[in-house]
Parts: sequence; structure tokens; C-alpha cells
Amino acid sequence: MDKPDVQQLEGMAKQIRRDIIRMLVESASGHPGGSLSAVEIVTALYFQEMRIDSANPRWPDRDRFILSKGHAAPVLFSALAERGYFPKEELLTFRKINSRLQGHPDMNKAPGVEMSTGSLGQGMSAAVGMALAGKLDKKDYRIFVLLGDGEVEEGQVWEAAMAAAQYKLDNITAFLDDNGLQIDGPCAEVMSAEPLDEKFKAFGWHVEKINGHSFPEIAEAIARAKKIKGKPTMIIAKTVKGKGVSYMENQVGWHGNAPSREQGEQALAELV
Ligand SMILES: Cc1ncc(C[n+]2csc(CCOP(=O)(O)OP(=O)(O)O)c2C)c(N)n1
Ligand SMILES: [Mg+2]
Repeated sequence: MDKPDVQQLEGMAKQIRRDIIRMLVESASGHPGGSLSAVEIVTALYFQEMRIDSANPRWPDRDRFILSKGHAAPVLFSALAERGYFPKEELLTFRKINSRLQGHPDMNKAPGVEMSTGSLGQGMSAAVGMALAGKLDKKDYRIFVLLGDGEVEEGQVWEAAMAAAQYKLDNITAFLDDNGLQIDGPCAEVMSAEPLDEKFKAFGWHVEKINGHSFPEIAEAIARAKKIKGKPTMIIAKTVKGKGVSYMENQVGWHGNAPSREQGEQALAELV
């Protein structure tokens, strides 16, 4: 596949936002806010960065992406469908009985899903294990993992962070979707983990800080991460929860509520 330019990536991001809205309207449940905030990060990984083959999802040398904040499943499922892992029509079965696309990603059901996630904190540990396996097997594949800023309030994240530095896992690049909100309020009020950059540095990570909606900044940060030897990289990406839908932006109430059909129409009218 040819590498897309920024304009093409922006077009794909808009398409993925539209998919997310349609999935949530159809299922009448799910998590829009944290799906929409992560669109550019996930789009850049699946359409620009990762060495993957949708025709061969279990190719041993593939790069791996783990959605540690598993409740943002709609953004992952949409990227996988747009990238050809399964038919796009299947997106509308999201959260339905017997669908392969459950509310949180299931690696035994949906093609392309690398790890079942949803219990916050666990995906990061799995990602670190995969990166360690890659080193032991002398493979050159890379591991990408996406965490939420509420998720890093989980202690398990810091155990995994410690292990990644201990084993010098420079083949893992983590993104922190720094949208400022978690399930029922601002992270700063629920349980502040700030200063996140200094904490990850103290845990032995190389840290980048970027605008998580800028494709050039995402690409540049990944390029720098690839050059760092002997250390894992954390890319702290400032984002807007609910990005792209006016009435959802920065609204904690849109963490885990689906738009009605009418609200969905309004969102789609904005995403043209
Ligand atoms: C271990 C665990 N505790 C609690 C929850 C419930 N929960 C689901 S999403 C969420 C908030 C996550 O906030 P954040 O990581 O910032 O996600 P985002 O803002 O990107 O949606 C919580 C507490 C969970 N899924 N797993
Ligand atoms: Mg958040």
C-alpha cells in the first residue's frame, strides 16, 4: 500500500469518525468520547506507520497495536474494517449478540485484534510482554500501545512501565491519549497522575509531547522514537475528548453514552 499524504490521512480520519458515530447510533451504546479523541493516532498507525497485512492478520513479523483503553473499541474496529480486515458492513453489528465486534475488543473473535482489553491497565502489560518476546526472538517488529490518561491511574501501568525500561524495550512505542477526562470527571479531580512526562522519564522512558490531532507531529514523534536505543518511548498526545462533534467535545457526559439517531444525524452533518 502506498503511504498516504496528510490530506489523505485527514480524509480517512473523517471517515473513521463517521463510522464511529454510525456504529454507536446502531448499537445505542458504547464510548464515543475516547474513540473520537484517538482517531488521528489510530489512523496514523494503521494507514501510515505499521507493517501489517490485512490478508494475513497473524503474520509473525507484523507490527502489533494494542488498544489498552479497550472501551475505545469503535475506533479500532473502524480502522480494521477500513484497512480491510473484515467487511465494513460488519461495523453495524457492533455490540450485538453473536457479533465478532463486542463492546471491548476480543482477540479470539475480531480479525486483527492483538489483545483482548477493557480492564484498564492490562493492555500495557501485554504490550510489554510482546515487545520482550520480539527481543528474545530477535525480531524487528514494533509494538504500539494506546493508553488513556484515566487509565494511567491504574497501578499495573507503572509496573509494566518499570519492566519495559528494565528490559530496555526500545521496540515499544506507547501513546497516551491525554484528553483530560475519564469516566466521570477530569483526571485532575478524580486522581491526578501528573506530571506524566516527569513520571515516565523517572520510570526510564523517553518522552515526547505532541498535539495528538496533528498527523505531522504524530509521524515525527514515531520517527524519533524509532531512533531511541535502549529505552521505550511514551508519546503524550494532547487531545480533545469527543473531537470532531461539537456537542461532544470536552464533555465528560459523552464518555460512555451513545448518540440518539437525531444526535447522530447532527454529528454526521458536521463530519463532512
Ligand atoms: C480496571 C478498570 N477499572 C474501571 C473501568 C471502568 N472504566 C471504563 S473507561 C474508564 C475511564 C477511562 O478514562 P481514560 O483512560 O481517560 O479514557 P478516555 O478518556 O480516553 O475514554 C473507566 C474508569 C475499567 N474499564 N477497568
Ligand atoms: Mg481520558
